[in-house]
Amino acid sequence: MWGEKMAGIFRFSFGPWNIHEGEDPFGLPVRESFDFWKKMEFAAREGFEGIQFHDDDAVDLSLSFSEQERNLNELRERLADLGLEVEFIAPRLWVDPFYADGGFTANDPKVREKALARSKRAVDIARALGTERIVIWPAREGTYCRETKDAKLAVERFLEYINALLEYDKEIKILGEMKPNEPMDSCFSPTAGHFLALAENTIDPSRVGVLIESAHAVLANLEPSDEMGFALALGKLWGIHLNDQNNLKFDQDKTFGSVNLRRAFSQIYLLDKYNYGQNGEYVGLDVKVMRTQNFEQSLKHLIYSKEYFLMLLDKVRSVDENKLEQLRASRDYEELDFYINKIILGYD
Ligand SMILES: [Mn+2]
Repeated sequence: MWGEKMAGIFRFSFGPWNIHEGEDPFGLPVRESFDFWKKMEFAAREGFEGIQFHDDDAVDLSLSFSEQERNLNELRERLADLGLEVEFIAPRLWVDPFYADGGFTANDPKVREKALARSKRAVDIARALGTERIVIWPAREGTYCRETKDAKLAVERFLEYINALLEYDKEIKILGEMKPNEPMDSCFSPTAGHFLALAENTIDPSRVGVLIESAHAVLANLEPSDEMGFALALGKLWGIHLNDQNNLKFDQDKTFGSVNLRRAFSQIYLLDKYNYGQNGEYVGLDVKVMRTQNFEQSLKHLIYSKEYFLMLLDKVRSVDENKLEQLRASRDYEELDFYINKIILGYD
């Protein structure tokens, strides 16, 4: 088991929202916008191979169906010209005021109906762009205070929603990206474990897996690499959102590795050990740049997240597995701990 190490295949992706103007709940935008295609050209230039989209990142949903189809075809072709492919589509059920009470767990049946219709459209968009992966981040599928929604019924509605999508398209794969809180006080199905329990109760568990985000795990007071290990053990780690998070506060989406190098190392160690990426999974980034960066400086978080990953991958691959095995056997875990940190510091 331990010892023999194979290599993961690491292809990187991010979403256009990762390059933004810096507004936050307390302040206005601080930078000009990057044109969409400038973002895509940046991705190609910096060696990214995948792009992640919300449904309305990919196409203007207010256009007629035929116009949308035309634009989607053009998008797919232009991305291909840049050497980019679409990693996944995520229905965005949290921005529009219509979904203030959530989408598929909203109390109003008309809202739930529209949430499902929009999600089915997101499936069509995914297929038009050549991906079968649908990411569900249940952002507002939770409560601002208890008793506003029935917690049992909400989970049943979550299940019905997933089933309806699985039924709608027999090829798609659904990746749940769970987060315990924010924007809600508390979200239904707050962790990957909750979602995978739900997955087993769907009409086709083989097509339901997870996308683990480092910061979301930290927000649930969980260890990101252990969350990845859990999903790997069940054959369900189909996507990741690498970033970093400084303790329990709002979802920071900091540059991967910038807060805790050891925690970043642990994630890469596991991913590399278990050949992550060999089935086409991407190393997705979900990172925000600091608000103080000017326009020209506002892409560094993406470049450096990838750099941190590649530098730490070198460190991961320099681990002497026999030495590690001996330290495990002798149960000298103080030495093991020191050994790993020496590798990270370049003193091994
Ligand atoms: Mn994310």
